[in-house]
Amino acid sequence: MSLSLESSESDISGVSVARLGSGIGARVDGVRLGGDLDADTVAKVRATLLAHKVIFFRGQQHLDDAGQLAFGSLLGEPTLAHPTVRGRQNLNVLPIDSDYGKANSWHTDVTFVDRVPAISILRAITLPTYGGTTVWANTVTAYETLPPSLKALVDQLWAVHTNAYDYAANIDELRIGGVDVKTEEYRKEFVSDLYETEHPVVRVHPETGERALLLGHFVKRLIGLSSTESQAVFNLLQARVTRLENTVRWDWQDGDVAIWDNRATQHYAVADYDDQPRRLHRITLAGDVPVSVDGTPSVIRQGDASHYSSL
Ligand SMILES: O=C(O)CCC(=O)C(=O)O
Ligand SMILES: [Fe+2]
Repeated sequence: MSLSLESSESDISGVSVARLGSGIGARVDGVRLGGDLDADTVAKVRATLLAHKVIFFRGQQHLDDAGQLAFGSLLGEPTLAHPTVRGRQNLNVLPIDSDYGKANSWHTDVTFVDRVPAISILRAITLPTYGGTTVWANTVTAYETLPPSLKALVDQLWAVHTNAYDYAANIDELRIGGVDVKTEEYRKEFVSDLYETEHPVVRVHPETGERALLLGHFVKRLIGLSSTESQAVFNLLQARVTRLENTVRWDWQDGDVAIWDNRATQHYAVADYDDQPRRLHRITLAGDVPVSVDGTPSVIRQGDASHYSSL
């Protein structure tokens, strides 16, 4: 068995990595996250993230927004909280608050702009007494395990992503029992500026060179296909992404931090905690404009996201 397949390894600095499944996910123990983390440990965190796509840290109760941001700044350049949704207390921190909406739909973060964030860092603040897990899926293995015929199809395919995503069609998913006023206001803010971007359905990861499917709920349609055909092909590919073997599910505890490679994953927040409050704080780190397998970059159709994130 090669070292990378060991379920857990511990190095001299006391950092250990425990895989959570064959497809995606690892828990990292022995790291105290913060702006003072040494360069070796930061490099190890980054390598572990690239290998496992989403990594989890327990026991980070010492972190506040400033500490989360200071740690994030060691891994990359923080973006604004969101292109349209203002950070509530801190410009770079997006509260993920059940009062404002529930992300119970498969997506990659902020794919409606050209500069899709590279990495998201999510920290638990208030958790429900039951439910409220989050699931991540590996979009690299979803591509790699396609048969050659489907790879040939998707390698050439492009999709239009937009933040004017069809919330009405997803209302049952978003909030069972109706949409309240706060949720409606949040949605209005979410679409206060319209963005539309054409991305390749297969992007080449700028750090690993891996090919990954770039889809999720901001996709409006696939270019060159009718809406019925778009939906059929989209469903086929999303089913590959969200196969249970291709996912990892995290049951949040107080003090937990999750970090995911937003260039190689999708995620889904399971809305099974009734009306209990649930709140987490997210920061995102700036990412490259995606490129297709033949090196063509994504194309902006509407909206300028340069205020949101540098390139
Ligand atoms: O609520 C969660 O667990 C995840 C929400 C989400 O989609 C995000 O933080 O990007
Ligand atoms: Fe998200």
